[in-house]
Amino acid sequence: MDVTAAIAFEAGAPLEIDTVQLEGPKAGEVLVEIKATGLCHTDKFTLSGADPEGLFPAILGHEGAGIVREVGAGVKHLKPGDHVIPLYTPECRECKSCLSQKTNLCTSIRATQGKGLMPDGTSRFSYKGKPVHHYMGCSTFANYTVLPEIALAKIREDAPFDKVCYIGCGVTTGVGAVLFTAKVEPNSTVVVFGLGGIGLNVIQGAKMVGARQIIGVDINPAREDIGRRFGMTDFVNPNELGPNGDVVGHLIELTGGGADYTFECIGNVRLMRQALECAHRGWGVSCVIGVAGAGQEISTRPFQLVTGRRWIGSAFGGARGRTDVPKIVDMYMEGRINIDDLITQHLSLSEINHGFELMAQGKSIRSVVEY
Ligand code: NAD
Ligand code: AHE
Ligand code: ZN
Repeated sequence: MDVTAAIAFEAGAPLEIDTVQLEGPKAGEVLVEIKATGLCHTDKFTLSGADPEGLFPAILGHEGAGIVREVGAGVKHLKPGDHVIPLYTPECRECKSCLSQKTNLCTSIRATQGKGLMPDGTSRFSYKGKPVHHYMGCSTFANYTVLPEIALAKIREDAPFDKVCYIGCGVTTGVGAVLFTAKVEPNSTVVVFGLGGIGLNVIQGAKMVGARQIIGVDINPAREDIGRRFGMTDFVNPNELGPNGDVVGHLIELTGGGADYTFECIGNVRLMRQALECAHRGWGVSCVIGVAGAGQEISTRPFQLVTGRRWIGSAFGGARGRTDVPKIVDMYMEGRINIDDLITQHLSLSEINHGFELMAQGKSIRSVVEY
């Protein structure tokens, strides 16, 4: 079938809106009509060419919501008409990782997904007769896409697509990192580096679990107001500490010795180090969420770890997609999670490049494209 997509033809170039061809679902696969998709910083990162797994041409987008339109042979858990959220972290419930109950990082289709292909090693998308890569197994910058059944969470039908698409990445990543990965306790002190689409969800997760101090760190002064509305108690703008400003020292002082939990939500290895080093000696946990480009590495003095800080990371908030995503949708529908105030722009697909410009300028939290 013909579908409308924003195509990433090459790194660093704007997306181009055009018609691409989509093959129907094969065995174990599902055709989904995408109704809305968020724009995540990771899409911009991959488009920039900094992602070691970035492939072109590709149809990016991984934060969507839509409706099942057709199922392939052997699909057991979904039927046409079901409302779904695509999962870049699938949940097969059969692989070693799923069975371990120690991680959400299902490995059953990770190898082909990383190559921009469906599990059978081929692409369903093509442009002028040549294959186009899938992206993170989702490709939500197209009004129809095909996914494996294990990469779809079935959600309630009264949930609005233009809001719950954000649960496909940002909301779950931020809230989940607090709840599932770090397991922040009530009365904790928390520092969040980067108050964008992810960091503000870390703040709302920390507030939800009863953290007593939530410090936000960002160079965009406009993030102070929205951060406070989501539960931030203190705001630190490193640029206001002066050229030799000691961000780590300042945060240690503010928290009375270091934070119980810190989160890096930017993708900057220098700030990942700061986030670790402002965690409390003896027990502080620092969680890396931000994605850093090819060739970048983190470093610190091993003494920081010897003296009891722990450096951890979180992908998709540690959430098991098919199990946890429907519950997070319920939390939103019950008013326990605020998504509406983080969606700052609604755009059409033809405006998608403008959405990425707003992200770069710090003028949006989340832009959502509606089809
Ligand atoms: P965003 O662009 O919405 O937010 C980034 C924020 O960081 C902005 O508020 C910006 O002002 C701030 N910032 C930039 N440079 C800074 C600096 N030097 N000091 C302080 N603040 C600074 O991005 P996002 O969508 O929130 O994504 C954040 C990061 O998380 C990205 O690296 C993205 O790829 C990653 N991510 C990871 C996962 C995961 O599962 N681990 C999921 C989603 C996104
Ligand atoms: N492909 C990159 C890494 C990108 C990355 O870390 N992706 C996160 C999700 S970001 C969502 O916005 C993730 O879940 N990673 C786990 C995985 O298996 O991809 C690289 O460096 O190669
Ligand atoms: Zn994302």
